[in-house]
Amino acid sequence: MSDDSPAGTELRFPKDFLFGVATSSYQVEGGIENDWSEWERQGKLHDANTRCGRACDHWERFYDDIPRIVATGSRAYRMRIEWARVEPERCRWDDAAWEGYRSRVQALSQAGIRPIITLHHFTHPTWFHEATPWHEKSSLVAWRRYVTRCAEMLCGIDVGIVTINEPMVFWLAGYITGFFPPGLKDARRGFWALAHLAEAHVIARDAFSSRTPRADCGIAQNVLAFAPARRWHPIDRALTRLANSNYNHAFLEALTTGRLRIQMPGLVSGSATIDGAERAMDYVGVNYYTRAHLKFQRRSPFLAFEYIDRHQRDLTDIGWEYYPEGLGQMLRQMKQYGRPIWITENGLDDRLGVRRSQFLFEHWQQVLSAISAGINVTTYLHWSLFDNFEWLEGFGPRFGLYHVDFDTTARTPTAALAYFRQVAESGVLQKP
Ligand code: IFM
Repeated sequence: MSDDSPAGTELRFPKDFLFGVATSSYQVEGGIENDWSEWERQGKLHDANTRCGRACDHWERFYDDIPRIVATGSRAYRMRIEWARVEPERCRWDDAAWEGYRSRVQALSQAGIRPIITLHHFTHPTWFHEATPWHEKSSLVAWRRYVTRCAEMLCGIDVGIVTINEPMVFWLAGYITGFFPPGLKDARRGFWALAHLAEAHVIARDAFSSRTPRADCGIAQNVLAFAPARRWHPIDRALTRLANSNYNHAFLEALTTGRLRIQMPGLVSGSATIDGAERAMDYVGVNYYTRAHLKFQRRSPFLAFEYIDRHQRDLTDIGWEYYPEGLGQMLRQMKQYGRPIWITENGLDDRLGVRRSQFLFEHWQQVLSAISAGINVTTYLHWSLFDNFEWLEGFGPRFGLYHVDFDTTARTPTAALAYFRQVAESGVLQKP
């Protein structure tokens, strides 16, 4: 799609298209003790002194933040229930925390914002990995207990559910590179962890469908638009195909066919039946940020992963390629699952606050182009409402529609907020 619409035609989102903003509990709430707070104390972040601490203080300031969500023109807010907050010790619920989440979710609904609740987003209670790690079946017993309680808590409220956020990222970082808790480098256990996460989705969906039948359940799949670093190189091309099928599709296929298949020669290959997973997704959730170029190299680990500024648009501040076209490519690939597509995350680390409006415009062009090609994209959730805690990178990256001063937690609208609101409210896409 070119930058300009043909004279006289208006670029317009479908009438029911849902715009919203997204966060996750640990990254914004503050005051949480979990596996990540321990990880930080062990000095595992890029800056060993960084602590998430009070983050954006969103737990305390939640009710004041609702008008801020409304001011973005959003009609949906994706947020997570922090498992560690509601079950700080194994099998001991914190009833005040449950009540706290219920009243926050109700307040969103009353403000005309559809809550979209994430159940798993990288972090765990401190007891989890030792007692019931994901690579063991016992994880599912703990998970069932937690999600059943979530479903009871949300009973009667019109919510959307993201069961698992970015399972492949958790798998890679938690079980292959060891950068995230539990910090293992064990591909075999990692495979079983992934299989259990797929089962966990099914368990959560069952828990919700019997209590809150209107809650649509899906996962948020991180997708990368893979490309060969050297287009002429047969091994780069083969690696690209392999990465696309394993990283982008294997988990989604598990939730549509009931079979998880990972084929990564030299790393791990495995296949597992996921009971009840055929047709277990009500929508396909896509988290899209960038393209990655893959290159074969002769020395271990044989695969190099690069962000290349192919079109001289400048990399984003976190160092990723700025590549809106990749969103369109991924939406086209997701059509095969025959489900509505939700963009559960898309956003930009823009530390000077000067590129986000153009970023939105160019990514929304891709969404509209996909819709006009018959792809059923129904939802766009922007990452993020606020600048927040970006895992290993700490507080350096700035993904927010609101700038946050992390000394005072003061929130200030960025230049892109008015643009976001204008498009979200009117449904008409104009240049910023
Ligand atoms: O901040 C993360 C989020 O937790 C998961 N998706 C990608 C975002 C930006 O890196």
